[in-house]
Amino acid sequence: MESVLPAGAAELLGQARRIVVFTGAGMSAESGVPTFRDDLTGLWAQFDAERLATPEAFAADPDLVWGWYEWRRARVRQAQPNPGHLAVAAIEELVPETVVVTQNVDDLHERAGSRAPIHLHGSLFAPRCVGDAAHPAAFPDVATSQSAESGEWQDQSAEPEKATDKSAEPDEGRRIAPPCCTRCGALVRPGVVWFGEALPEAALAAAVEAATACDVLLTVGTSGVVYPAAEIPRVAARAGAVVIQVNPEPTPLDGVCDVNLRGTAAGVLPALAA
Ligand code: BJW
Repeated sequence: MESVLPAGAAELLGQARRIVVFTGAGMSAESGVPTFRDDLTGLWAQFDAERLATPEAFAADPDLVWGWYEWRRARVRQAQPNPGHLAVAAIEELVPETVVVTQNVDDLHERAGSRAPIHLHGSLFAPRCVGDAAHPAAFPDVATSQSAESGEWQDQSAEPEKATDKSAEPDEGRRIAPPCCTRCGALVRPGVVWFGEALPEAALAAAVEAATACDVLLTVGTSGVVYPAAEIPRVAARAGAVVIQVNPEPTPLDGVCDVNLRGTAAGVLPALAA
């Protein structure tokens, strides 16, 4: 089933008692937070994931990695929830047994009023000790970097001709030393899930449980290529739920979905929630 207008999808949502809203970076794109894999503007089109988003990268160059995450944290702080985030919160109001499962490390769902989104890939705002995940770090506000605020790690999307140059060699000004854990002295690291790391067990289990039990799963703004998160819509489909996708582009999830709405989060979701 393919739908251009969201009317049919809105009806399906209106009949649902249990909804899962599964979101990816496209959810926050219209708030000005870059996605990962979009051509030219995506983070991985501009920066080398292996040098920035793996445990090995942090071990090799913690100041580089911490500085990059500080820059991203500053960008998110400046962003505001978009009408898509507000529509998700409205769906939660209408259908109390709605669970928001997000791959995003920003806090825009929370700021839009979503109750308790499940963060499968952690959070920019929950740094932790590298030595022991049980040592939560005090929020290292002191590191709210001048370089992050002043726009170093420049957004190269403004200069598309450079956007595919991943060599973007960071200079010393972009490096920020991470603080040390006050309990054991080890480095504090960003509280996100890097490639090769396990997802938080409780979050993944709660997401699978919600996907198994829902009537409708709405997947929004994800390329559906990163596992195990990309299993969540598939789990719902296998359990018999109706799966609705909102994305301006085709994705590998198209075949899993009952309805594919080609549009943006801020453009389509308000009509679904009305
Ligand atoms: C719009 C829009 C608008 C635009 N409106 N839409 C080979 C095969 C299979 C798997 C693997 C493999 N090799 C390695 C793996 C495993 C790996 C993986 O899946 N890799 C694939 C890339 C191949 N996975 C892992 O490593 C995971 N861990 C793991 O497997 O652990 C195993 C283990 C078990 C036990 C012990 C130890 C280990 C971890 C994955 C962690 C992912 N981390 C990141 C970074 C988080 C931190 C940070 O932010 O820096 O998570 S990567 C990045 O991708 C981020 C995202 O959450 C994730 C998904 O991306 P997302 O959200 O889908 O964004 P995009 O950019 O891809 O897509 C945006 C979409 O929006 C597009 O479709 C646009 O069209 C759309 N869009 N504007 C609506 N306005």
